[in-house]
Amino acid sequence: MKFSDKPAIYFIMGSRNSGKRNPLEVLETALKGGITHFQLREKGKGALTGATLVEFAEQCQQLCGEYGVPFIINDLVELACQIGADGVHIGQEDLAAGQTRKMIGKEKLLGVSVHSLKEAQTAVKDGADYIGMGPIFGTTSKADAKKPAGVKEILLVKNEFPDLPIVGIGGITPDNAKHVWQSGVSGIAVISAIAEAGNIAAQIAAFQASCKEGAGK
Ligand code: IFP
Ligand code: MG
Repeated sequence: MKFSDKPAIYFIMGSRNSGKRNPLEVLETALKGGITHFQLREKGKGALTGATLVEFAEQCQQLCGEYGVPFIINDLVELACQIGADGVHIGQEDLAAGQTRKMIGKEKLLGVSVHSLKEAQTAVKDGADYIGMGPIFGTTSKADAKKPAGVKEILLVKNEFPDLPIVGIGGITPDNAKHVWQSGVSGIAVISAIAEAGNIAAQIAAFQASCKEGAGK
């Protein structure tokens, strides 16, 4: 359920990330294709709110449940508690991690976005189960994304917290993923590389293959 030795292919999507395709169909195709984690990230222009958002979140949750994949919600801690999501992912500008941990209890997965060793130390102290680090490469999915940071900082965090699951994010494609796996991450997270893929199943297979190349697993 959480992070295992199996390389994680962590898919992030909101209702607006799937272009002309139905997001629930995209999610189901990705689940069938072998994603290991799903994060609902509903933000930006045209984001669902209120009852429509709750309904969409529950549909995503239901699908993830059918495939035994953890259903994680970005930012919206109350929504996650309300519908019983498996986890929450927060950034540095969201509710503090310690506070979030208090709200969600011990069982739910808590992920925190960090950009430095210092932020990682705080996240660990505050009870993070895993951290997201990026953007590793340039990304188009996030308007306010920071400058690409490569894997340098991941190596520092890995060195200090060898058992902490790290998920790399930001501009990762099957072609460049190998470098990310080589840094020792537990998983890679992508939005558009899967949501906008012509052939989602083939794209996920390519990510899985990139891991064998990069980590020798
Ligand atoms: N990392 C991750 C994750 N999710 C985010 N939404 C983010 C950074 C900004 F992949 F979950 F680790
Ligand atoms: Mg956030």
